[in-house]
Amino acid sequence: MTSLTTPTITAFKASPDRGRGLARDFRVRWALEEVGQPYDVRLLSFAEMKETNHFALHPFGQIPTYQEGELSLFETGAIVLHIAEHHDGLLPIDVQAKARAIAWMFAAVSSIEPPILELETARLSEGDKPWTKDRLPLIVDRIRTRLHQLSIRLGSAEWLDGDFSAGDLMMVDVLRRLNGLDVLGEFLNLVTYMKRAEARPAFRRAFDAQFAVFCASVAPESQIQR
Ligand code: GTB
Repeated sequence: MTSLTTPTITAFKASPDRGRGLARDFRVRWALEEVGQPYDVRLLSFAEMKETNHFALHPFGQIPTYQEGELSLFETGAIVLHIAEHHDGLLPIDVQAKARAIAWMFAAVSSIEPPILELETARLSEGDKPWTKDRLPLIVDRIRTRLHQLSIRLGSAEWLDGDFSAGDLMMVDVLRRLNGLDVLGEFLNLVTYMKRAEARPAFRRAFDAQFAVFCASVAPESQIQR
């Protein structure tokens, strides 16, 4: 079931993640690919994100935004929920199962993502502060606690609650920010869960589309190997 109006999302013109699909437009692209909805992308520089016309779409001057006809949305949780509610495939039909899948979407952005973002801020923006050395292990411990709890809940299941849903999509995209960190490797079922999600054809299509933007933005010799 595709929309008659092709949605347009915004994304970084030159993503600082260097093509690793870590910027938040990725989860929106992935959701659109999962439901088979074609979309357009409007690329923005950092300067363009802070222009008045972009603030009209996004109160914080960020990407991604989502425009579909008269509708304009920001916040990836709300955007993915909108996509999932208006297409088949990302939310169960059963009312209670649907509510639980939505709960996992919220869990991803409000219980798992905050300490991960805190770690990134501490490493990237506060790395030179005198307190950072002592603070980092405390943040990693907070992440470990959440991952431990998530790992226990997932157990040996394929997905968080029944079939793959928007809850898994949001959760895996949040967890991807931990790729390469030792703390993630402590939870093998979570690593396998992520690999399972990343093997989905829709994930690959979203990754390739985002990577193509990066490739177009840099000289060939500075591109990373995938
Ligand atoms: N809560 C919002 C949502 O989920 O939509 C958060 C949106 C957000 O953080 N957007 C970021 C942004 O626009 C881009 S994704 N930042 C510019 C600004 O605030 O001025 C965050 C991001 C940036 C870079 C990397 N990276 O380099 O790996 C990863 C993620």
